[in-house]
Amino acid sequence: MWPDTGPTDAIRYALVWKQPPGSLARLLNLKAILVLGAGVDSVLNDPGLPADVPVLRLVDAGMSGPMAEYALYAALHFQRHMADYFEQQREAIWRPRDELLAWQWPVGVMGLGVIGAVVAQRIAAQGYSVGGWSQSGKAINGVKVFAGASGLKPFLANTRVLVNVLPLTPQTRGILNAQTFAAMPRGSYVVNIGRGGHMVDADLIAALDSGQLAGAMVDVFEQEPLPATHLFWRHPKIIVTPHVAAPTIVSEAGAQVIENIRRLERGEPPLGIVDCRKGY
Ligand code: NDP
Ligand code: OXD
Repeated sequence: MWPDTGPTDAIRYALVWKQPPGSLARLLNLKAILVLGAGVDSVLNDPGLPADVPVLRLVDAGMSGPMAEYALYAALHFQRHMADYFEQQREAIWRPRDELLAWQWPVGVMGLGVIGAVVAQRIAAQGYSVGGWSQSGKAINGVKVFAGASGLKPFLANTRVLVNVLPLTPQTRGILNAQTFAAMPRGSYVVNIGRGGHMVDADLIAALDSGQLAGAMVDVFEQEPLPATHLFWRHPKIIVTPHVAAPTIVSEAGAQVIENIRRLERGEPPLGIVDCRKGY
């Protein structure tokens, strides 16, 4: 266990999560870097990342189910006006709100990979009208899919709850910004379970304060833990959770890591190879 690893030149497999930047550069005989998560941004952004060492990530490993639950909870919470009812209860106010049905409430999922595809399908299975957006626009049953830069605006125009499950790459950094929020119907909602770097924090606050957005549920932040002074903690329209949308399930993650090391030792192709040029 780092930092008590013994001689670093004996280490062939590095199992990492949020490693101290630069620490990988000391491991000179690495055969593979196994990331203990689905997102690999913190490894690919490490200035000490050795060239030519394959980076492997967790592929689902039990995370898609909890991610879908989180997104579904957010869709239900916003669609059924739960924040308003919690507030009204504090004042003993009996005031039914106009209720829209699930099929009248389009949910849009950004990122339709291993996790995003499950998120979109689970929400669609509950009767919501679901759109999805990805680079390639690969088809998903029951989901209206939009592709690439030209598909983004039409996708957003028909989204009441935007769920972000993109990987953080140079192309996706800051994608949850004022322009994106302005392209959604007024009074929409945003759920960020991708990475904090996707969100332009000041743009979210401005969109909530102007009424362009009606609420947000945010699980991931540029700096984690979220500093106590951060405005999100106290904003009445933001729900903050501490990067818990999907816990790492040790048994499933461990099994995938072991399988990959076995494959590499046998000279077979491992699972979850990251395309370092694409960044995911
Ligand atoms: P995948 O690599 O399987 O999927 C990524 C998806 O994003 C693909 O559909 C890909 O498109 C799409 N994409 C990537 N770049 C772009 C772009 N520039 N424009 C449009 N679409 C793009 O990732 P996973 O589904 O396994 O994980 C997604 C992310 O979820 C992780 O990177 C991580 O950040 C986050 N995560 C968060 C957790 C939490 O607890 N909050 C837990 C687990 C993951 P295409 O299909 O065309 O390649
Ligand atoms: C992941 C995460 O990427 O937990 O696996 O955020």
